[in-house]
Amino acid sequence: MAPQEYSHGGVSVTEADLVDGYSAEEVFGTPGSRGFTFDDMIALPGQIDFGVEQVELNTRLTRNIKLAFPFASSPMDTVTESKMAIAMALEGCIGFIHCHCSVEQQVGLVKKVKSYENGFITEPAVMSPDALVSALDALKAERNISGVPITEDGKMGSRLVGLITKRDTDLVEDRTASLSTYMTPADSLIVGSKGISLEAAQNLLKECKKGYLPIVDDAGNLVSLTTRTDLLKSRDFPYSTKDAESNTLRCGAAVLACVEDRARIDALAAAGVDVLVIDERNGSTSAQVEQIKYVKRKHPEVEVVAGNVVTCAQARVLLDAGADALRVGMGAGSVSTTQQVKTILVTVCALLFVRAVGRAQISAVYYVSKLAAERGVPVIADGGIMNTGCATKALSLGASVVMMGGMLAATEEAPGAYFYQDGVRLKHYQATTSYQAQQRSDAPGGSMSTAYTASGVSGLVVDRGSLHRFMPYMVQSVRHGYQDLGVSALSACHADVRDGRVRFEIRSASAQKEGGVHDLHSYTRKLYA
Ligand code: CPR
Repeated sequence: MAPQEYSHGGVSVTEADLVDGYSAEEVFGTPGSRGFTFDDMIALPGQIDFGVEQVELNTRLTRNIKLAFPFASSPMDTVTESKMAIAMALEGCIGFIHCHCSVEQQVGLVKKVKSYENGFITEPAVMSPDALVSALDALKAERNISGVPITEDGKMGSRLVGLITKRDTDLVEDRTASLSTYMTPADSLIVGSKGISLEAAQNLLKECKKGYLPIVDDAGNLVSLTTRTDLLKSRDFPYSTKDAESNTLRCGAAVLACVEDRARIDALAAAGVDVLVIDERNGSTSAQVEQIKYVKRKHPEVEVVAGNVVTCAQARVLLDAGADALRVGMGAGSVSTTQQVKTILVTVCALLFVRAVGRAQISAVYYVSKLAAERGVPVIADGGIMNTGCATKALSLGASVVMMGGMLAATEEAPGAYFYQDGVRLKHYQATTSYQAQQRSDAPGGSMSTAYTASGVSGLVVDRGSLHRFMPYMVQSVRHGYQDLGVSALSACHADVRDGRVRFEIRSASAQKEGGVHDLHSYTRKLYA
């Protein structure tokens, strides 16, 4: 077909003449010659023939886990515990619980996520009629629940005799009274029969306007519970990341590559974790290869994210070992000192050990994603996301998900309390402490070495409010970025970039300056309108 002709200022030009900028392949053309990162590149705008709400950002985290939105929270002790993982999953993303704690603590955090929102709660808190009101107070404080079914012997599977809620006891003065005095007896309760579908149970809850629907078998024994709160949650969070079979929120967790962490892996798998990330600064260790194989052999139902890598050679080894996703980034993290070449002094963290090894993040994402795509394995771009533009760039250049630490560390859902300094509301954010014990690649047999060096700093980050406001903002901003690119789906963008339809340009230092806020006396930035 003859190329289409246009008239441009009276001069006839073909479509090919109008192609501007460079393909990603041309930009990264000479592998390794120059490393590019987020600010170095800019994508040129494409033709927009769709609305911003039509941009599809659904993606794959691993071979078998899908997400509505391409964001993950980093397994760092100042970023992801159960509150963050729950909020991320509710928002259609995922959180990875850190492993800088005992196996029991980490398993407890994973269990909190897995039991957060169940269609049918099969292990609800249950009490006996003889239990005291004060025992109910203690349970409510511990589990943050407002109602409890009462069975004959206080256990699941025995006869339902009543239900007690906050309203039954909040005005009771004598906290040593037994629950039987105040509970609503079973014959006044609306219950569902064992085998009822979730939809029918939820409809029943809607109709009866009650807070709880106990499910009982033919003999009246309690088999499960469904609640109005869960019903509201599924209405408020339609994109939540769930395992379709168990209807539980998806949860990730970190493990180390050392043999000592096999017990941790087994315990997390037993707790129902969906995906493990092998949390190594540098994933090129035989210990990591063995760890991937161990998980795949022993717990084939659990997906494994391997890393971190920045080169194709590193990636190939982990793909061959059976990795279900690759985590890409070495030294790009906001608190990382991995790439620095001199010893530095940071007031909050004292003298640091630095390694001078790593790769500029956008180059790393591009090269590794190209290889991983050939094997059908998604890439997670980890670290260095400073704003929504960085996320758009990482995602368009091959990543399927971006992992963030610093961006989320000052949300309400991150661990730790806020405090004020000079009138600014802040939280602490610190480099992964477990990385400091990760000299095991040098250690024979891949076990933990006692050598102790740090590859990151700790610092302070400014309050970002609730994740339930922040993530929708991230999603919408990335959608706008894709709309400007003229690509209506994240999945289509990878192909468009590979085939050279999305064009890029390298930015000079002054172009970068021009692209930022400039020449103002001062300014304020508001994330949300
Ligand atoms: P930001 O999102 O804060 O830029 O980066 C988070 C990422 O930083 C983490 O997911 C992790 O890969 C990396 N990171 C955290 N602690 C680190 C240390 Cl001690 N050394 C090197 N990288 C680190």
